[in-house]
Amino acid sequence: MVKLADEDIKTREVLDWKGLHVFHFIFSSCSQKLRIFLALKGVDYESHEIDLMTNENLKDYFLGINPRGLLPAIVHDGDVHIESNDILTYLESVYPEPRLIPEGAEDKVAALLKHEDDLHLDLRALSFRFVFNPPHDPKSPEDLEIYATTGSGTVNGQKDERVGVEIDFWETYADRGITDDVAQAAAEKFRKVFSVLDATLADQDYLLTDGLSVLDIAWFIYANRLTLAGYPIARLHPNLGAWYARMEEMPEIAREISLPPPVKEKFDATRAQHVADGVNLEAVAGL
Ligand SMILES: N[C@@H](CCC(=O)N[C@@H](CS)C(=O)NCC(=O)O)C(=O)O
Repeated sequence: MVKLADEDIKTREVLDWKGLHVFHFIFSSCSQKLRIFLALKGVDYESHEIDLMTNENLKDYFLGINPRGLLPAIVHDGDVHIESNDILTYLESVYPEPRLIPEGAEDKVAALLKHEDDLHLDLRALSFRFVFNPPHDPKSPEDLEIYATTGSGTVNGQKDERVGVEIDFWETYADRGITDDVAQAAAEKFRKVFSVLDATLADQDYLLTDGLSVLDIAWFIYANRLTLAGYPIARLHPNLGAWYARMEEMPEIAREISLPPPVKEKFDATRAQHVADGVNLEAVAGL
């Protein structure tokens, strides 16, 4: 679990905070995952919104809390936790009811959540190419210099390499955008994993036999973002499509993924334009 060490945290005021504080952003998929988890648990928290569109995550204040500059992050009774899946696992132990990581399935859940996390930059690539319009602004060399040099640069007291991965992503994005090759490779990874999930759902309602779990929440969020990108889930993976439709109706979920009407209209119009121009995800990735 990634609970930060004292020396990792430069924004010292948070060490005195009591209760649960959540740093998140409305359109951040990992933040949506955490908010749904908390809604299902019925846990209240103090909300701190960090605007990713204006790079608020690269301000001293936030990099002093999460040296990786990523959302979500939580402060719980003065401890800082980062990495969404580690946060969920930690919060499951603090708020055990209703259970979302079944007893005995901890290792399996951890492995499958890691698989999900490993695809995060692929999800980001498809979001940037097919969902956002105008495309997500690149981060400038100055922004990236701030990213590389602000905050402690450590996680658990060790020099952290994760910011370097982020900087590579943003440099490549500024240089080339999201190319067809990158989009195709990302879509192929999702096609593979969704086929496996689809087979699992052939004879059970949720991804684990014990009922709704963090795995459903995590993969639902990916499925939601990919739907916005124009990935044809129901056509390619009918069981997953039916599961998605059921999950989408749950009020705790619907609330956290609902888009402000102008944003929804924009996303819908972008998809329609991509189809008209023959540059939609299905066409580019040959799905
Ligand atoms: N492995 C991380 C990934 C977190 C991540 O990449 N979050 C995105 C939002 S979904 C972010 O903060 N992006 C920073 C940016 O866009 O500058 C986690 O699970 O928490």
